[in-house]
Amino acid sequence: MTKITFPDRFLWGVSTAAYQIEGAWNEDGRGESIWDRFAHTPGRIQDGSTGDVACDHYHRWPEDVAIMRALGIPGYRFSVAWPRIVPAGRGLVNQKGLDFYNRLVDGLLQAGITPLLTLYHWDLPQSLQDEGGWTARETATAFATFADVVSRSLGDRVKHWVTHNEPWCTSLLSHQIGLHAPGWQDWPAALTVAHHVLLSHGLAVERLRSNAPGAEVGIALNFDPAWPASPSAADYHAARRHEGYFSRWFLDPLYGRRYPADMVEYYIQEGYLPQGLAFVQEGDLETIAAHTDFLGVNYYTRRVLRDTAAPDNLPQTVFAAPASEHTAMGWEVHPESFYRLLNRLHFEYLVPKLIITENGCSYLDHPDENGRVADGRRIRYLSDHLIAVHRAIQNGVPVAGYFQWSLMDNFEWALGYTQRFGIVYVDYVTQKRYLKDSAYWYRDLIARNGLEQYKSDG
Ligand code: IFM
Repeated sequence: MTKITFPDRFLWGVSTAAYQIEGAWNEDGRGESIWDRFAHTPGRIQDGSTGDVACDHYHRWPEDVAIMRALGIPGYRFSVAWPRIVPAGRGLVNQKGLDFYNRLVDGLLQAGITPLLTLYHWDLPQSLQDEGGWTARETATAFATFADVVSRSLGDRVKHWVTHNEPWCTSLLSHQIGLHAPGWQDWPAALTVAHHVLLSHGLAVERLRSNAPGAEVGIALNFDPAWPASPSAADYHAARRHEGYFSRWFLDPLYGRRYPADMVEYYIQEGYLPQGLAFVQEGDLETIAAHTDFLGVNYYTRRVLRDTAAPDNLPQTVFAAPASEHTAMGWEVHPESFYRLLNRLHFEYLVPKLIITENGCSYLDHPDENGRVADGRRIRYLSDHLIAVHRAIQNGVPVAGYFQWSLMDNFEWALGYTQRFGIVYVDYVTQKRYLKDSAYWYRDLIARNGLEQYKSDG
């Protein structure tokens, strides 16, 4: 048994997002968001549910903060709902919306919890969507103004800011695959959205710098590292292209490398960029590459890629071990990819500081007759991934914090309430919270700033 200790001042936390937990979708002047519209559209959400009530966190936040405090969780990542603060997306500010987040931030600070605030976790005001949403360049400037409003109000107390959560989801998943709001399937639109989201990030960084001096600012990207299914050249290229689509398209411009040439060429060839990069205006790439203090890393799983069109592609399963474990999402458990990713981000992209803004798993464990939720598989998942993080740190990768996804079970977007990522179980009928075994395990891990790694003797 080896004890693993994390660096001093390593920031442990849990993560949530506004639409997934808050509920109160039409209270106190909150405007409609694209997720309200999407979830209210029949057929969009697997179980027909909505975020109208979700975990009722808008009303129950003191209880949720008390849970974190009782567990000794030092950091809390949450997002603010744009339509709660600026109901029409631009223009009038809803003071009641700002008041809510002010109360929350004050409550966190009183509980000794460091807030990490995400400005955009997907709930675009519907009125902006009606004007083209993120395909309109003006949405990027509206976002910068929103960042200005929020940081003027909270910048004296919030010292960690994330501009966007997972731009791949905002752009490709929502506008090309169409699984998330607004549910489009339009390649050129999706790539335009990606650019405007990145631009809005750069514009927001400037506002945050002036309104929250000394604060740390970053963006959170999601990664599913791609592995070739076989050693064939075709599978290698399929994997490389997937990474271009999923992560390099965002990482490269953020880190001053412009859009990746191989992907630009591929997208033009496929007709996905009919006007090339016409949406890139002078100065945009410099704005996007604004200096940030950290990169937020969201990691859950890897992806094994096979080029089905390739003649030399034999059905090998060299890397995809048949014995692999999968979570309730069907996602393979693969901590080694997490380790490699962290190394790559630091040593290849020269990212100076990383914060794990999301890592976690869905397993469908329920309370037993005594109210205990025995979620051993989650404990196993988290501890294996934390060992990977620790190995990366040992290797010289500057990881400064880890935020588990998620504090509590919540609305899992197009999958509704069919998944449970929380270390706290939520009974959606009674809104009662039950601490799962993993919550106590996380409490102990934080208290020790580390964990014990069990090694089998063979
Ligand atoms: O629930 C989501 C979160 O909103 C964004 N990252 C992935 C999580 C699990 O799917």
